Amino acid sequence: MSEKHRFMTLGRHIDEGEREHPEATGDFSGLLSDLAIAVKMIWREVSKAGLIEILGATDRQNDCGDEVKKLDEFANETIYRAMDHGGHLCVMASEESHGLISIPDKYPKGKYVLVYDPIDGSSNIDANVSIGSIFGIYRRITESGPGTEADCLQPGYKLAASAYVIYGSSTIFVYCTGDGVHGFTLDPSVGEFLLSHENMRIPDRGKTYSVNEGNYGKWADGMRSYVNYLKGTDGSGRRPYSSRYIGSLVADFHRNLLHGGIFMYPGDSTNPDGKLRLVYECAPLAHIVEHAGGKASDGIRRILDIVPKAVHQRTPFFIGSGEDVSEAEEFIQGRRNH
Ligand code: AHM
Ligand code: MG
Repeated sequence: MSEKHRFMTLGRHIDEGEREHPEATGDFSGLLSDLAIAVKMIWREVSKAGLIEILGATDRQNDCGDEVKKLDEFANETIYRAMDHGGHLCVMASEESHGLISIPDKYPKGKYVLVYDPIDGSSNIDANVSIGSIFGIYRRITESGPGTEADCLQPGYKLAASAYVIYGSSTIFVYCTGDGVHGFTLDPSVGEFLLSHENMRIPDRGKTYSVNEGNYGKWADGMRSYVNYLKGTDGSGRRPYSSRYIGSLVADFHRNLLHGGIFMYPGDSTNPDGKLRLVYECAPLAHIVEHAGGKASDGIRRILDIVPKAVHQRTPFFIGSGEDVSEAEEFIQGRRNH
């Protein structure tokens, strides 16, 4: 590790990035720093989840119909509490909250909007499999006062920043403010995220596909043909692809970002829009992958161009290496079948 990396904390990196914009007020770095504190508190609970009574299901379902785990609730609340009073945000929206999350009257309203999935891959918690958090930050489009739904329903290309955290064998915070994608690994002994992956770039093509193939029988012909194609052989040795599916979007995405490949959650006969949520899962990761040189699509459209109609809207999702995603689109759109 270089000397620069040894001492480049996430906070310092954010501050240095902001200094390159003389017009910046410090609001944005304040917001990201608050977020980093929330993430460390979530990490602390995730890492001791097996030891305390935080594991196990509550008796509630969230707005998407999923069983809500206690850790989901903890993470949702922690992010909210860390972000509600800083004066940076005007409104929030989360996978685990039914409607918009307002900033309490007693606190000032800021110019940014936060959308988040507090714990992604939560069905994996009990099995000690990697999970994550996903964040998107927009500039508000309303003038002042409390933020509204319109502030949350912006297309992904308007994201001011995006980030995800993977709570894995180590905890990594990856963020993008439009100037590259950078990863920081938590050093628990000093309690800081340290720069570990500067300027991440996804390979143009990978050799891995990630999809829940148990749904094969419900897929459309194009999707089946594409996966059959990936499993086939060719003279160049480029295929067959390896299949890797953790079932934790952040973890599957992170691996493919590092090594190349494609993650897919397509629509199927029972869920035409797939499972994943556009606003706080797909758009922030699409923002990151594009800035790392990759691509994200719903099979037809660029994810970042889709204007959401509802906070909890789902979308088919294809994300990863540019050439792989383009190839998937050809099959999904019926332009090729082998
Ligand atoms: P969650 O946000 O409720 O945890 O659901 C999202 C997760 C993703 O992390 C993962 O890619 C997907 O659901 C797995 O779904 P499936 O079990 O249908 O393969
Ligand atoms: Mg989730």
